[in-house]
Amino acid sequence: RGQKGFTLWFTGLSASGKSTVATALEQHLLHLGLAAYRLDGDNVRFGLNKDLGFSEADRNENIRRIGEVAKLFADSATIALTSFISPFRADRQLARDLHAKSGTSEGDEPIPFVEVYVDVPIAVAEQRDPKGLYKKARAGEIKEFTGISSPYEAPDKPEIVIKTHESSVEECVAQIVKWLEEKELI
Ligand code: GGZ
Repeated sequence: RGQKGFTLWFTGLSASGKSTVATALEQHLLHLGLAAYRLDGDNVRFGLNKDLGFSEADRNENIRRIGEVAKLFADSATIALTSFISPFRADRQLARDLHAKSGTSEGDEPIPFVEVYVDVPIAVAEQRDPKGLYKKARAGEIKEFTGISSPYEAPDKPEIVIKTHESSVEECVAQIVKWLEEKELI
């Protein structure tokens, strides 16, 4: 039987390490000979979603579209890795529901949706501040910044929790790979 697709949905604060871990994991999966594709701000927010900003309504729509696109990739037997803050629980739930309901005909298996919570304290993310965005948000130069002036709703029951302030990137990748192997997804 050929490869089955699924979605690995990373969620966490800005500078939590989502994209770093997703990129390293994507490389690992590609080296295993698996088809994997990463969706992130660089290839989605500047293209498909360039009409969207950071208001709550725009983030809702950002995540809705990303959920749909991830599902399409996964439906094409690709491992879709998404790395977006996705701060609202309800939006992540909608993306999850979309995958659960993905079977088009009776007997179709739902497409697996694996939520990976990149759990770092805001103090750690703010200390890292690789782009100086937290500093600007504190100064009021960026409005509605997640964790400062816009909420981040942590997942209740993520499939996987990684802590990039306690484990190396390689350890986080190994943790996710182990989980996927145990569930026989890879
Ligand atoms: C949060 C913002 C904001 C505001 C710009 N709030 O660390 P980054 O820079 O590279 O990643 C952040 C990215 C967040 O985009 P997402 O599409 O992941 O957000 S969401 O899922 O909430 O729709 C940050 C930058 O964009 N950025 N303004 N106000 N992050």
